[in-house]
Amino acid sequence: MSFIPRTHFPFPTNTPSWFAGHMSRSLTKLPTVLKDIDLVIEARDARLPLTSINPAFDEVLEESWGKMNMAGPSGWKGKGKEKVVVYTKRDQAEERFEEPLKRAFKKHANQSIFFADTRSDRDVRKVLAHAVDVSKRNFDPLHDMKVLVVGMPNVGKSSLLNALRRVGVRKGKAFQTSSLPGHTRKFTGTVKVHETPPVYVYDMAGIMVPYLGKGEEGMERGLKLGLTSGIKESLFPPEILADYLLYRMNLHPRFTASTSPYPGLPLPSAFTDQTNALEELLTALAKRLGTLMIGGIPDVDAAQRYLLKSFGEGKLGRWTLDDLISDPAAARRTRSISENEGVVEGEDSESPAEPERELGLTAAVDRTVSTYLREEVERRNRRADGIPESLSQEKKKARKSAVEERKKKWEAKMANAGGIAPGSRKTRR
Ligand SMILES: Nc1nc2c(ncn2[C@@H]2O[C@H](COP(=O)(O)OP(=O)(O)O)[C@@H](O)[C@H]2O)c(=O)[nH]1
Ligand SMILES: [Mg+2]
Repeated sequence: MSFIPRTHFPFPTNTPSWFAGHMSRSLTKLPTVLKDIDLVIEARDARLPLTSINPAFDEVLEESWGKMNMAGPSGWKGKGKEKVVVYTKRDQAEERFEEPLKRAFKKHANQSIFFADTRSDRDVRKVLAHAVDVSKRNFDPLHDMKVLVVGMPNVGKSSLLNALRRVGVRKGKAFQTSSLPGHTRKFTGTVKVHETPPVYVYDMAGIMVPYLGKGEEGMERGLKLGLTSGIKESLFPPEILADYLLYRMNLHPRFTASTSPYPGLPLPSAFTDQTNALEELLTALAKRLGTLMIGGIPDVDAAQRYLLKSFGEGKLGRWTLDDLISDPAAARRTRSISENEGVVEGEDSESPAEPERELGLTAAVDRTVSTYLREEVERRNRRADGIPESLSQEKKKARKSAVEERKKKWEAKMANAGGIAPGSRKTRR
């Protein structure tokens, strides 16, 4: 019988958040720092072209630099100031998305984006050349060009700055890097990355979005960040991360099209079919790896760590985890219809996810990016109108108004009955 992958993951609904004190302090300090900055590089993770966007940066930039047109030499009101995006970890993401993403962000946000493996001098040189260009365009002998890198935790900000220095002035590491998020906690001093014209860079702490989003969507965002070490590891149980990874592997064409069930993973030769059972995969992995506990019992925890590490290190192949192909709005529409009205997925007359071959890769990515950006503007407007985003905030508000409603009813009832409503000093006889 041929293998049928799960089409839906049982997401837990209690999405955790991680907005540490040092992130909030850095964000508060950012407008002051920006006064002195000519070029902001927003670093994002190429494996998560949408999930690694923190819209807070553009909001602060807009407030500090003036009305925004995202990028371009005259994009900002502030003379010569500019923001570009560098998608790092290019080596771990799917190359086929690079051009479509460049086009889509240019078209819908007038945003210039670069893709870089921070270890590749060739990639980094392009980013440096752009910074030098900006500096030459705005050359002022009394003012040194300053570049700040912003971004979510662990996207590779410090690595990118070290790489700019390596390429620009042939000097070693100036900023500490780490495989775990939350390492850089403060704004650093300036470091020179280019001599003539002089270009200096600052590093800063990674800043997480304060709220990942409602329900399944928020949780999925969290799990993707968890898999790419973009969020504190301990926020998600490793077995949920591993099971989500398995769920995604089973749907990914690389794994479904391959003759071996999970290319990149060492498995016993008897293991020939894909599985939806994490335990089964981990047991097989543990046996092949030889990680056995006393009594020869396969150590599934060790196998789980191995599986998660394999993804983190790119051993499962180049993989862009954000879905850039399905129509996100249509998929959501179908999901909410099937949840609310019991309609089976696919029966909706407005077709859900149109496959890539029908629409073409570039057009599909264009649609996904434009939907994402439009929804981001809507979220931002809701925030500006003071509408709470999080479920807990909504619940608190609803609870408060229910209590007030009940109190009013009670007071009205007591007034009608000639009694004294609670809250009054006098007690009823
Ligand atoms: N494969 C790969 N790993 C990278 C790249 N850039 C950074 N890293 C790794 O990502 C992790 C986080 O890097 P770091 O610069 O400390 O991120 P920061 O927290 O944003 O400053 C480190 O383990 C780096 O070695 C890249 O282009 N490719
Ligand atoms: Mg850092």
